[in-house]
Amino acid sequence: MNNDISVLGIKVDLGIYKRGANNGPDAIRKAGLIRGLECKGYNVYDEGDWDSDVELVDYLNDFNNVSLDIRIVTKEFERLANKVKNFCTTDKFPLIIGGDHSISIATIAGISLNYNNLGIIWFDAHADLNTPDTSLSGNIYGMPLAVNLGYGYPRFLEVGYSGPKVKHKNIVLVGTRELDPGEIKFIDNHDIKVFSMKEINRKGIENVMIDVLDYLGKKCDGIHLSFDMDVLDPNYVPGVRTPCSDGVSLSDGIIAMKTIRESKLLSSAEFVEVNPKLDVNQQTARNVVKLVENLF
Ligand code: 5AB
Ligand code: MN
Ligand code: MN
Ligand code: MN
Repeated sequence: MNNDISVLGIKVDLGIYKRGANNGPDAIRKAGLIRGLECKGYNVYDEGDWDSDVELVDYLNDFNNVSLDIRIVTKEFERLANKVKNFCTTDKFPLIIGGDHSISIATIAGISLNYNNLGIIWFDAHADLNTPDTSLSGNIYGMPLAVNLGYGYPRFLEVGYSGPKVKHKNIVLVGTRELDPGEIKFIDNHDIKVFSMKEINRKGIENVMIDVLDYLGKKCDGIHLSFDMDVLDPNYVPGVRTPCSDGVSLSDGIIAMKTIRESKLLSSAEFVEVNPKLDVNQQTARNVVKLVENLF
């Protein structure tokens, strides 16, 4: 990894009716992200925040016409994917801060354009593998990984370019512990590696991460980290929309980041799902900073 990091905030929370994650980037910056990285000797290029064009308050009050919604959201994701594609074509390390997890529909579309065989490490209590057919909530933030694999609203599959953005066998889920029935079926029927919470508790986080990095490192020409803060135990992340008990401890999260750093395999990263409206004493935002400081 070189000494230059570029940072992009994505002020988007189109993934769920309830708002707040759009201000995640602001909270993470206030918690000391840029300063923390500079103190470690990195040159940080803060590219500011990318904002949505959609008048969100009005839009979210009028969330019933699904075909219209998807059209509007797709337009935003198209713009965002283009932004992220350009953001990633420098030799600086691209670090993205969200935003809710729906942004990964666009970020991974943009990032994948720079690689032939991108791998994804998906830290999340959830699998985000729902499609409109399997989702029980209808929320887009539970669908991004499925879209990346080529399943979901047809319009979403066109974001960036047409079709799948990553291969099933290049996906690794870490910290998984709350799956919908359709997601369980999806995983059973596809070649997706899962290191659930159970496995982390049994093998230890360091061993899990060594396996993850070995599995992806052998075949991928780039590895993207998508880190949903709800993978951590709710004790450490009051500011997430979907807390999920019995999660990864902060110290294990830090060990995971250090193991990734030592591998020198990571090519991009995003930290998502910080909702300052729900956060207590900036705890969630500060824990993003702690994780990032150990990733670099
Ligand atoms: B997150 C749930 N599976 O689809 C759904 O936070 C939760 O990006 C999704 O992981 C959680 O609504 C989305 C029940
Ligand atoms: Mn997620
Ligand atoms: Mn989640
Ligand atoms: Mn969440």
